[in-house]
Order: sequence, then C-alpha cells, then structure tokens
Amino acid sequence: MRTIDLRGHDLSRAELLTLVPRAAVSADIAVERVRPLVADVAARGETALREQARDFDGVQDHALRVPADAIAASLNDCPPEIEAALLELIARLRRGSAAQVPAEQVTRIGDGAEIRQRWQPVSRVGLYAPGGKAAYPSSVIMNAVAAQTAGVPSLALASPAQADHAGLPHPAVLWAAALSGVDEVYAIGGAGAIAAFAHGVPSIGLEPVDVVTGPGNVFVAAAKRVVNGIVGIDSEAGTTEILIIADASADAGIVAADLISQAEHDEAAAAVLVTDSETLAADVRDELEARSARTRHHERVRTALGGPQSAVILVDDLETATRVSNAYAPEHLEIQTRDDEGVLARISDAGAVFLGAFTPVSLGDYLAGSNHVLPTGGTARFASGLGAHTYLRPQQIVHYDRASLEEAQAPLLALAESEGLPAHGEAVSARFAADGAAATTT
Ligand code: HSO
Ligand code: ZN
Repeated sequence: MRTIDLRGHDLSRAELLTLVPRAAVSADIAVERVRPLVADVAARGETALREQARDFDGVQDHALRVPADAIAASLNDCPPEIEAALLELIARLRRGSAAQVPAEQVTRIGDGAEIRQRWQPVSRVGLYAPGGKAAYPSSVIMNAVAAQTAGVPSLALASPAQADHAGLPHPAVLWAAALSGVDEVYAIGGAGAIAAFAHGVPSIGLEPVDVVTGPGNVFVAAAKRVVNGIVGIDSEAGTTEILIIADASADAGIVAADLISQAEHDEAAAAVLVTDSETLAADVRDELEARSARTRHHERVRTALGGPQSAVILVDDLETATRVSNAYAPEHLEIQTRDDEGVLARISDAGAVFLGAFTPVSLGDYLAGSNHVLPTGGTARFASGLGAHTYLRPQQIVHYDRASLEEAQAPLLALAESEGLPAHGEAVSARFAADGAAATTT
C-alpha cells in the first residue's frame, strides 16, 4: 500500500480533493449499448425479454414470473443457520429503518392557517438483484426492507434467470425474497429488467413501477440512467470504499482486518488509513501483509490494497485527518481514536460512520440494523445511503380558513400585481366580494 505523507503541508480542500484517486466507474459508454435493449422491451415486451434472456443469460422457455410456490420452496435448500441469520438481519434492519420514516408535522402559520407535511411512500417499487457471484441476499434485504418500512404497498423483484437453476433466479435471491415477504418475483436480468420495471410487461402481469432501486453491473446502471425520469432511480453503486481514521490508541490488527474486509469485495475497492501515528501506520502495514496472505481472496485483496485507490495517509493531527476524510467523502468511515466523538464532530461527509473498536464495517454490512447501500465515489458529499426515505416524498397539505386568507389578501394581491398575474389575486378577492361576484384588482 502506498504512503501519502501530508505532514508539514497545509493543504486546501481543493488540493485534498485531488489526493486520493478513485477507481473510475462509468456507465457512459454502456448507455448507448443498452438504449436499444430498453426501447425493444418497451415496444415488444415479453418477446424482447425472452430474446435477451436467450442471448445474455443462455436461458430459454423459462417462466418470467417466478411461481409463488418456487419462492417458498427455495427455503428447503437454505441452510438453517443462514435462514436464522437472514431473519436476524431483517428484524434488526426493520428497527433501524423505522427511524428513517419522519413523523407528520403540522406548522401553524397563524390561527386557522396551517401546513401539514406528511411523508408519502411511492406506490410501487421495482427492486433489481444481480445474479451469479454478486447475488448477495443481504443487499436484496437492504432494499426490500427499506421499501416495506416506508410503507410502499407494492414491491416487485427481478433477478436474472440462471441456466443452472432451471431458469429461476439465484437461490440466495429467492431466500431473501421469501424471508422478507416479497412475493412478486421475476426471472429477468440486466437492462431488460430495468426496462420491464419502467414500462411494464402486460402479458406477464408486470405493472410499471414508480421507482427502481438495487445494484447491478454497468449495463444495469446504464439502463437506470436511460429510464430515469420515466421512473425514479437510486444512485449508482460504485466500488466499495473504506476510510479509517485512527490514532496511536488503535489496534493495528483490527484496523488491518477492517481494511481487508472491504478490499475483499473487488480489485478496485479502496482501503484508506488516515493516521497521525507513524508507529500505527507501520504496524498496520505489517498486519496487512500477514493477514492478506492468509485470507481466502488474497489475490483480490492484494490487488485492491496495492492499487492507486488505496493508501496510508500520514497527517500531523486528527483535525487534518477529518479534513482529508471530508474531502474524500468515503462510503464507509471508521473512527478508532482516543476521542471518537470529538473526531465525529468534525465529520461532515461520509456515507455511514462506524465508531470505536467494536463497530467494524462488516457489522454494518450485515447486522448493525443500518443500511449497507451507501454513496460511493465521493457522492457522499451530496447523497445519503439508501433507506426508507428513498421511497418517501414529503408532501405539503395546506389549509387556511376565511380569516387567515383575508389576512394574507393584501400582500398576495401586491405580489400577483408585481408579477403581472392579476387572475391570481382575483382568485383570492373573489372570495370576499360582497355579492359573491368576482372582484377585480383594478
Ligand atoms: N460492503 C458492501 C455491502 C456488502 N457487504 C454486501 C457484504 N455483502 C457495500 O457497502
Ligand atoms: Zn461488504
């Protein structure tokens, strides 16, 4: 892992922003590739989906809508300890997600004048789950439970048909669906699935959705871009990142284990340590060597740790560490210092923060009760993680009585006049004309 030594430098935020290069992920080129696939599904529905399944997934003549009994039956092959663990994840996530649903708020502008703000769930969500090696049941659950907790009444799941699984989606995806209570599941993959969600497929009873979420490869991301605007989408999931702020009090073995835990995901994963302790930096390096040699995905881990996206960053003090972290805006930030709360107080930009020696990111990946779908690639500067709020819209409900409207009349007429829109004013004054006839502002 390379070292970036910032000690003795007083760097601006702009300079810090250029310091830690990231893995470039771009769906730009894929957009042109998937546009005709999306259009074909919109125009020819099931026929186009079957052709795409044949060409991309090598599957033919399968049921596009997974029968309900096949979803339930998938659990017969789920090891009991995994089923129990998934149920534990669901229970904890439901509790964590409930806090993401804001209560309705009533604001009194005056006596008899009020604005109610309620949080409306969207009516129908399409959730995509990748197949193959990236079929993580935990990620399916993160999306499904967040939507359910928001109160979304209708939820559909799509995942590629697997040739070696009788044309059904990956078993782990079906387990997650069965255990979280998603009963509308389609064996449809890739760009076609996103198009099917956005446009609907009448012949298989797939109604169009309002929002599409869930991870996927670059073609899925590109298809989401193409349908964005027809439906809402979540943000594009990029390669995972972990940044750890640690001082001399941290345990080097724990820091190294946590860096490796996210490097395990991908050769392009970013693992960054920011520390004011040269001793800790050296110890973490030793631990990384030792631990990466004996972990299962050692080649992938070594590539990720050795890549330009990963680094040990030496700083003069923890205050600078927080400035580096804020500039980087990591998906996952761990703080392991003598004063975690003090460091946290200076953190503004991070997808999620994990405090202290007993809160590894992998706890958040599975069982903390928090959501593991988080903003990557620096987008934590303006975006949040996925949660119940992803599926909610604030909606204002306005009610004024006669006296309150009358009180607002004069300034409203002035504003309408100033914008050259007198009928706006007349809509108010009509209510107060003595004979009930429309009054004019002139
Ligand atoms: N760390 C990943 C999520 C995940 N980890 C799924 C294990 N399974 C991105 O936050
Ligand atoms: Zn993970």
